[in-house]
Amino acid sequence: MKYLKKVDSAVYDIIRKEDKRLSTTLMMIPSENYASRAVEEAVGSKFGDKYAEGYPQKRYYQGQRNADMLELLVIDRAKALFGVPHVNVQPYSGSPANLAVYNALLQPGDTILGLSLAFGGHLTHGASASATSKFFHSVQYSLDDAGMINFSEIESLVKKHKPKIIVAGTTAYPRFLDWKRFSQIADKSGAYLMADIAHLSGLIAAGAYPSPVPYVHIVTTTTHKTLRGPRGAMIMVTDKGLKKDALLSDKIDKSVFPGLQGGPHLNTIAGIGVALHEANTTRFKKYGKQVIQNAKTLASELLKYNFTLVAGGTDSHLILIDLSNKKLLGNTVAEALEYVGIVANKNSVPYDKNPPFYPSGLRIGTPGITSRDMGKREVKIIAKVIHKTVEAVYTHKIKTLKKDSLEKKKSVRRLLIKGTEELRALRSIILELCQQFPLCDTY
Ligand code: DSN
Repeated sequence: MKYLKKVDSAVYDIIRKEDKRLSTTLMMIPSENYASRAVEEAVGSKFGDKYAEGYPQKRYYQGQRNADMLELLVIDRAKALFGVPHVNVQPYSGSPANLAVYNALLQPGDTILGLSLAFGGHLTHGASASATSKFFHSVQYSLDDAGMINFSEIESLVKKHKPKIIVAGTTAYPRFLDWKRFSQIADKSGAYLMADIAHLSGLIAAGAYPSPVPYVHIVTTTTHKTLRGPRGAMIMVTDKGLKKDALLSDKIDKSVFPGLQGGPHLNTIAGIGVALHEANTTRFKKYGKQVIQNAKTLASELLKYNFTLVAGGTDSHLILIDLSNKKLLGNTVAEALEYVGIVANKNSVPYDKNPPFYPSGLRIGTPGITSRDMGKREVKIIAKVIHKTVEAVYTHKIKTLKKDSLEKKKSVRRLLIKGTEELRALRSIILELCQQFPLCDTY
């Protein structure tokens, strides 16, 4: 970054600090990953300067020879990798991609059915704070007492509300999604079925997690999570989708542009192309399987330390820990873990009694550490560090129990800023792991 350093040392310094943060901590937020240097180079290319409103061979600007070649190549790669007849690679990210599907198929006030945010759905699946519930009539399903998708509830909601679109997608659900069961319900009711595989697309591309493609009409995904690409998104139309609605691809394309977006970010599309190329390798297939293996190891180790896991464990890349029995909030544990170098995120758990900003859970995942080539041995160390961190924070909390609540809060804050001998020791264990498994250029 010699030019940046010379031209803008302030931004350069912050970027360098971020590099340092990444190399000295473990990225365990399940929706994050390290894109390869090759992806970064494509994203940083001169395609970032080019306007290309429209689609290949139908653009509103001149100078598109290379843009067309690029977009067609990336579309072909996505079609081959996921086994679908049509892909739109232009959505800026996951939220606009989902909105584009609704905009393509619904009129204002039509009904969508999605998993509630409080139970692991996404904002754009119809959450009350999202525009998707302002412009459409949103009905939400939840999880059953075992923490699994509640299909009987879905069945009765579909009967009652007759949604036009059913969304099968999650952001904090650890188990397999039963695509077939979703499709049986959608087919019976005549609804479109959309799978949002933002979290899962890399695992699906690797063949490590079941694909929704045979069962659903439309698939949306971001490209930067388990797929390890840049921050972008894709919308795919399946053969089943085209059978239901021969105009589906056209409706989706028109909805993305000119319906919702202007010029696509060609540099991001270039980065997506590189990620798709990298995902179509034996190495990536191994990676996808190892992500899930690592998450399963983490789950079984945490269970040994008496952690409560939503749905009892995982079939995917993530684990949702209910911290209620540890008598600590998700935000406290997330902050303490950040102190020791494990970056995960606070998260609501099903039927959470606490508000979303101070929830009872922690969401943690293995895509990032697996990109750094960590395996069973390292995951066991991480599980122990999580256990010891929680224990240390709880012990500190007990010691301060007699203090009034403001003083207690200040005291926990001091702990999280300065640490204790024990937290500092845990931090060195994570630092050592980071040094043993440095960030590399290929991942
Ligand atoms: N915000 C993403 C996540 O963290 O799961 C979903 O888009």
